[in-house]
Formats: sequence, structure tokens, C-alpha cells
Amino acid sequence: MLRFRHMFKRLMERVDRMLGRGVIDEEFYEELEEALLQADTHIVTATEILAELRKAVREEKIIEPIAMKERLKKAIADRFRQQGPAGLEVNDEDPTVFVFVGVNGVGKTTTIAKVARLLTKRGFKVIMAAGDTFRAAAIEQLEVWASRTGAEIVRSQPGADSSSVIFDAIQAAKARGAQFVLADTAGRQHSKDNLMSELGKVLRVTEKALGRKPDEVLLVLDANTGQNAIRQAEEFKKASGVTGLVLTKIDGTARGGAMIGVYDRLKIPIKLVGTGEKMDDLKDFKPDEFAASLFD
Ligand SMILES: Nc1nc2c(ncn2[C@@H]2O[C@H](COP(=O)(O)OP(=O)(O)O)[C@@H](O)[C@H]2O)c(=O)[nH]1
Ligand SMILES: [Mg+2]
Repeated sequence: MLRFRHMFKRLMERVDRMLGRGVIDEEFYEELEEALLQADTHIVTATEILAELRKAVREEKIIEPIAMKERLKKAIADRFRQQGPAGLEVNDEDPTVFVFVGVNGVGKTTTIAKVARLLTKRGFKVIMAAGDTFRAAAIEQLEVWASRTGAEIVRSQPGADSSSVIFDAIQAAKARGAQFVLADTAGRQHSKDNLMSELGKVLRVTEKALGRKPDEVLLVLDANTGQNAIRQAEEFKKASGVTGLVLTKIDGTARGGAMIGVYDRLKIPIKLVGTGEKMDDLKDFKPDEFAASLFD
């Protein structure tokens, strides 16, 4: 089982030092709050965790530092358990369409490759839509992943209308009997307003081609971005009705605190986690399993 301990390594090391003093006093709580904030925990979440610990100390009669540490781990793990199980929505009527959104560099294209790999391995026919038409390199990158994963790709020229590429990909999927369309989108435009209105158009056009909303609008978030991830999620939620989150690069972050807050603050389920740069480095987000593996 994958372990995600590194996400809270620094926090736990600091807690060990604090507990080394042997007492759980006001100073301990203050320092713990600071440590949680330094791990990028949202202020509201940090406050709630502290309240929970104080209550636990009172009601569960926690006096041993070691017991305190275990209680903190539980408080963190429970936050991840809150959302309940969440799989990807697959429609009875082909094609199922997943649209991937998010700012530049978070891992949209790589995640598309990983999801394609998962599906082609199971024998599904997958079409990638090269909807990031903002840069030529983005189209080429997706082409490389298409050939590596055995997916097909529908593309156009750099600068072409992103939504028309996705429209064409959905038509192609219907014509060729593909079960899945994975649509890439641009993470950068000339302006942020531009990006959000472009996304709005992509979703409207997808709905027109498909006869229903996309089955998932997956917002890809880089786990290293800390609090900023929450702000990005708020903006994309407004603009594109995000149905699920993909947290990438959790293999390389010590800022797990931000992720405790993501579901808490947005109530959008985490669906997948990216654990590396290779195409098999993707995990379903199973809250219980994830929480259990955080600290063992
Ligand atoms: N370590 C790690 N790197 C990742 C992960 N996902 C993506 N990357 C890397 O992040 C960089 C940007 O990814 P890309 O898919 O091009 O981002 P996009 O701009 O959102 O499409 C690339 O170097 C990827 O290899 C992950 O889960 N772990
Ligand atoms: Mg990309």
C-alpha cells in the first residue's frame, strides 16, 4: 500500500519536538496551531482541529504526549474520511466524457495520459481531445501520450478553437464507437477572464455534442501549491461546475495541510491522486485507505 506519510512529515517532526517537553499546555496548542498553518492547513481547519484536540484531552483524558500525537493523527485522517467513497461517473450511453481543467503546469495532460492508460489496459477505446490549443507543445505532448497509451487523438492547429476540437472528438467517438473521450483544456490564456469564458464555452459545446453535461469536470490541483490550490478551486468551481478533484504530485509535497482543507472547504470530492510522473502513477482516492496510509 502506498504511504503518504511524507505529506505530514515536517508537521509530525515538529510535534515530536513539542511533545518532548512532556506537557500538553497552552504553549503546546499555540505552537501546534502555528505548525498546522505552516503545513498550509487552512486557518478554519486548523482551528477546528485544535478544538477537537482540546475536547479530546478533556473527554478522553489524554495526558501522555504519545497519546496526543495519535489523537492528532486521527483528527487529520478523519478529515480525509469525511467525503465518503467517490468513483468516476461512467455513463451508460457512450461516450463518457471527462473534461480536465486547471491552471498551467498542474498535471492535466499527464493525468489524461494516466486515465487513458487505465482505460486502454481494460480494453476500452479512448479518444483524447487536444483542447489545449494555446501552445503547439501542448498538442505534441498529448500526441506522445496518445501513442504510448494506445489512445486515439483528435487535434487541430495551435490557436484553433478549443471547444470545436472537443466537439469533433465527441463526434469521432460516436462514429468510431469509442467509450471514452478525455478532453484536455488550456490552463493559460491571454487573461484569466478569457480562460474562464473559454471554459464556459467548452462546457456548453460539450453539452451540445453529447446531449448532456460532461460526465465529469475534473479540476487538477498541484498538491504543492498549498493554500493557492483552494483559491484556484473556488474560481474554477464558479466558472465550470467542477464535479471532482485530482490532486497531483502528492509524491513530492510536505504541505499536506492544504489538502486536509480542500474537501472541507469546497465539498468537491477528491477522485484521483497523482503519485508520480509515469503513466501508472495514479490512484483512485479511497478516503479510508488514504487516511489509513497517511501515518503508518
Ligand atoms: N512528481 C509528479 N509530477 C507530476 C505529476 N503529475 C504531473 N507531473 C509533472 O508536472 C509537470 C506538468 O505536467 P503537465 O501534465 O504538462 O501539466 P498541465 O500543464 O496541467 O497539462 C510535468 O513535468 C509532469 O511530469 C505527479 O503526480 N507527480
Ligand atoms: Mg497540458
